[in-house]
Amino acid sequence: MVSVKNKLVLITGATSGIGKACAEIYAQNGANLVITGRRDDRLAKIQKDLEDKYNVKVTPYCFDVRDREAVEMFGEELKNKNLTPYIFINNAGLAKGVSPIQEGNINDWEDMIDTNIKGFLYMARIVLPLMVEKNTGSVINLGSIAGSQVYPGGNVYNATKHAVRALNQAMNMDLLKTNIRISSIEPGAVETEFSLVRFDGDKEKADNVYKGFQPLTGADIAYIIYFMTTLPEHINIHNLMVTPTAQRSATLFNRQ
Ligand code: NDP
Ligand code: 8X3
Repeated sequence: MVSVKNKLVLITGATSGIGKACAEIYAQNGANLVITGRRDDRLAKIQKDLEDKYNVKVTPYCFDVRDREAVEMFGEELKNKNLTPYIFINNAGLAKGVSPIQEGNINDWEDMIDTNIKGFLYMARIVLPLMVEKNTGSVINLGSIAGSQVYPGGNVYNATKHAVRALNQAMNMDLLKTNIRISSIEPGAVETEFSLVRFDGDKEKADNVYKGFQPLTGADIAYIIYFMTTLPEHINIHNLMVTPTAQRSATLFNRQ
């Protein structure tokens, strides 16, 4: 297994859920981190908590991945400070709403497309050249079961995660001549702030998503991502779909 001790891990969307859990597991194993998100207060708290607990260096950057100029400035920072990640977790993303297309909220569509596809690509565009120069490491793209199975009301979110699946495949081809491994993890139901964001802060609706079965947690996904990125370097997992045992498709749940 590959050691992450003293290596650098870059995680987007580290203020909550899967990203935050990834920050924890890599710090616990001695990696230094660059963490990003839009909520400054959370970034600062996570930095302090992880530095105190694990004696690693955590560098936070607060910006919106939809803001191309901000992402490019962040890219310059990484370059100037020699912060090339060994592991890059392109995780920031969200779903908004479950309306059918004919009633869809176009602002929600733009939020999802701008974050999950364009922001994802802006980040890849600044980070990949740095990694290619070093010719080592792993990229984890946050796909979803929604990236291969469409469900009612999922429409635009489904399309953005289908795009991530395609881009993950494309990245594998484009980086063929490098030693960098490219993987997407494609979770089913993970209880994070995801549903709260999707339902615009409506806690009851969000809680209902996970009612009657045991969902995955951010820590479950972080554990699997950690496994994928610490396998011997000749092994490249392209896609890994993972669901709760009580979920067998995007819509099929064994609820009690
Ligand atoms: P959370 O809502 O808990 O976390 C999302 C993270 O993304 C937050 O840290 C948020 O930070 C960040 N983020 C969202 N929009 C932006 C933006 N415009 N710029 C910068 N950061 C942003 O959800 P999850 O942890 O569940 O989601 C993480 C990823 O996993 C997403 O890509 C999601 O699509 C995917 N996923 C989630 C599943 C689930 O069931 N939860 C299943 C399959 C995939 P901040 O608000 O501070 O900016
Ligand atoms: C999140 C999982 O099934 O709600 O990507 O789309 S799902």
